[in-house]
Amino acid sequence: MISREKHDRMANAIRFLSMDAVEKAKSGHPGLPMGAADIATVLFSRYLTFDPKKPNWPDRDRFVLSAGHGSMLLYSLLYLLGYDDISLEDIKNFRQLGSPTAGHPEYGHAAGIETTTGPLGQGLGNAVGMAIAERKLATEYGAEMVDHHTYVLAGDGCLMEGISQEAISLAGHLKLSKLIVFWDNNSISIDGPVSLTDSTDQLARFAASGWNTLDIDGHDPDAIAQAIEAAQASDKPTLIAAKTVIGFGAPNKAGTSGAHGSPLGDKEIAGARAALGWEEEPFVVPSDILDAWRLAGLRSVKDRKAWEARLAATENDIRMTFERRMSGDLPGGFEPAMTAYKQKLTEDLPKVATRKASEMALEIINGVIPETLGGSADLTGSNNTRTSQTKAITPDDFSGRYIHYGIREHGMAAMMNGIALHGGLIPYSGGFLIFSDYCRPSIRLAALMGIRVIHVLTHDSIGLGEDGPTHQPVEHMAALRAIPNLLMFRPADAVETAECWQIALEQQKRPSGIALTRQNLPTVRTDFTEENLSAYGAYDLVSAGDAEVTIFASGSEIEIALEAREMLEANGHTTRVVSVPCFELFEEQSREYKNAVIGDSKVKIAIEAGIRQGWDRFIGSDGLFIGMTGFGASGPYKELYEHFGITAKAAVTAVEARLHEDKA
Ligand SMILES: Cc1ncc(C[n+]2csc(CCOP(=O)(O)OP(=O)(O)O)c2C)c(N)n1
Repeated sequence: MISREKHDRMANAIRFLSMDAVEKAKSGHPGLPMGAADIATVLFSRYLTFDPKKPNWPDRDRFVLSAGHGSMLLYSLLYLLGYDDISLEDIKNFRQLGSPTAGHPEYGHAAGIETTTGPLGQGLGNAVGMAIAERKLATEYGAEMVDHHTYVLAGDGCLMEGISQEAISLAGHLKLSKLIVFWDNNSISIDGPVSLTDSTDQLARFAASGWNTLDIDGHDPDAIAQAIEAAQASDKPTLIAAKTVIGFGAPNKAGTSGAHGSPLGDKEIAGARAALGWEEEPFVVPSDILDAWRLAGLRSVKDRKAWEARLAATENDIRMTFERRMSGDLPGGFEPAMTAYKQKLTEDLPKVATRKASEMALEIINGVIPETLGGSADLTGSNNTRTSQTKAITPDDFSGRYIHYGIREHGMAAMMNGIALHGGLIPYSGGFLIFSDYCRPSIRLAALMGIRVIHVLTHDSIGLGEDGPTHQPVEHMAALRAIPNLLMFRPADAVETAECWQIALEQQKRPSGIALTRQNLPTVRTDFTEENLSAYGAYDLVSAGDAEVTIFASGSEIEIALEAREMLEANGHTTRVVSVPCFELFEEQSREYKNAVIGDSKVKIAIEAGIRQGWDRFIGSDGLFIGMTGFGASGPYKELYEHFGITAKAAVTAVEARLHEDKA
C-alpha cells in the first residue's frame, strides 16, 4: 500500500519535474501534468501492467496520452519508472533538438511512448484501435496470450474534437470493455474556461454512445483507484470524468488558462514549492520517492515472466506465428503466392476496374496473410475491400477480420493507426479518394510515425461519373503525394494493382494509399515479369529508342496514353509510354535510372485526370499536361473525359501542335 503522504510526494515529483523542465526549456505545458499527476500516480504505481526493462512486451497495458501537449507528464513517468530511454538529462533537455523529450510525444523516440500525440483527439482514436486489436488478438490467441487494458488520458480539447465522437461511438458499439479513458476535467483550455465554447454534458454523451461513466475527484487517490477497479469490471468501455485543477499547486495560476501552455515563472514555482512542501532543488527527486517510483516500475516483472513462460509453452506453430506477426514480418508464402497470381493475370488479361482488381489481389493476400484486418467506412460494396476470408467483427464476436467502421473516415484512420501500433495486425481500410481529406490528419500521423496502414481509396477521378464534383477527386493525388513518407499508388491495371498491394504490405515503416478506379480498365501488362515493376515507381511500359514523344501517365489514363501512342506512331512519331504508379518510389531510384526514364524526347506529355502539380518533375515546366484544372462535373464518365479533354485525341493534338511549333 502506498500511504497518502507517499502518494502526494510521488505525484509532486511529476509536478516539479514538469514545472522545472518547462521552465528550463522556456516553453511547454505545465498545467496538465500538474493537474493529472494524481491520476497518473495511481494508475502507474498500482494498476498499469508494464515492464520498463521490456517495454515492448506484447501483453503490456497500453497508455495513451491523448492530450499530447502534456508530454512532461509522460516523460516524468518514464524517467521515474526506470525506462532506459528517458534519463534525467533528457528531462533537462525537454524540447531540445535531438532529445527524445520532444514538445509532443513522438512514437519511436523513446520506448514507452505508444503513439505520437499532439493533434487533439487523435490519441483517443488510436486507443480505440489498440483496444480493437487487443480484443481481436485475444479472440484468436486466448487470454493466456493477450489480455491487457488500454488507458487514455484525454483533455477537454480531445473531447471537443469531432473525431472523439467517431471514436467513442464505435468503441461503445463494439463494447470495448478494456478501454478506460480518463477525462482530465479541468474546465480550462487556452482561451479561458471551457464554458466559453462548450456546455456538453460529456457523461451523458458517453453514456448515449454506450459507455460506462464515472465522475470522480481527480485529486483523490482512493476515488481514482476505485474508479479504475469499477472500470475494469465493466462490460462497456469506461469514461472516468476526473475533476482536476489545471496547474495544481501553483499559488496564483492554478485553475486558470495561465497554467496551460507557458512556463510558470520562478516566483510561481517557488510558491508551488512552498504550497506543496517540496524542498528539493530543480530536477532533484528525493531518493525515497525515486525508489518508490522505481519499485512501481518493477511491479509487473512477475507477470511478464509468467507470460513469457506461457508463450514458451505454447504449441510451436502458434507461438511462431504470434511472434512473426508481432515482429511485423510477412509469412514466407506471401511472395510466391503473389508471383503465381501475377502470372495468372497475364494469362487471363481481365478487364476490370482497379477497385475490383484490388479485391482480387486481396483474395490472394487474405488467404496467405492471416493478420490483415480489413474494413470500410460504410462503402464495402464500392471499395471492394471484403473478401471470402473476412467475416465481419461484431460486438459479441471478434473472430472476424473485417470492421464496418461506419461513416467515420477520420476515426477509422486514427483507429487503424492504433491497430498498427498495437502490433500483430495489418489494418487496411476502404473509402473514397475524395474523402481522404477526412482522414488526412491521421494519415499524416501514420507517415510521421512510420507505421504500416494501407488505405484503399476508390473512385479516384472524374471516372466515377454521375456522382459529380463533390465526389470527384482532382487535387487529392497531389495533396497525398505531398505527405512525406507516404507511398501513394495509382495502378493502371490488375497486374500493377497486385504489385502495388505487395509493395504496400512489405513496407513495415510507412503507410500507403492505393487510388483505384470505378471504371473498367484493360490489362496493359500483358507480359509476365517476376520482377515488381511498380516498385520502380515509374517504368517503360512501351519502350522506343530515341522516342520523339514520351507519354507519362498513371492509373486509368494509361489506357489513353497507349491509344495516343498508337495514333502518334501511325502519324510517324516514335512514342514511348511510361507508367507512373508511384512518385515516391521513383524518387528513390538511382540518378541514372531516373534520368533514363525521364529521357530526352522532344515532347514530353503527362496524362492524369487530376491537377498538374507534381508532374513537372517528369515533363519539365515546358511539358504538356492533359488533366484537370478545376472541379469536375456530374455525368456519364465517358462524356466527362470528352468534356474535360482528357482523351487520346486531345493528347495527340497537343503533341503535334508542339512539334509543329518547334519546327516553325
Ligand atoms: C487538433 C488540434 N487543435 C488545436 C491544438 C492546439 N491546442 C493544444 S492544447 C489546446 C487546448 C486544449 O485544452 P485542454 O484539452 O483542456 O488541455 P488543458 O488546458 O487541460 O491542458 C489547443 C487548442 C491541437 N494541439 N490540436
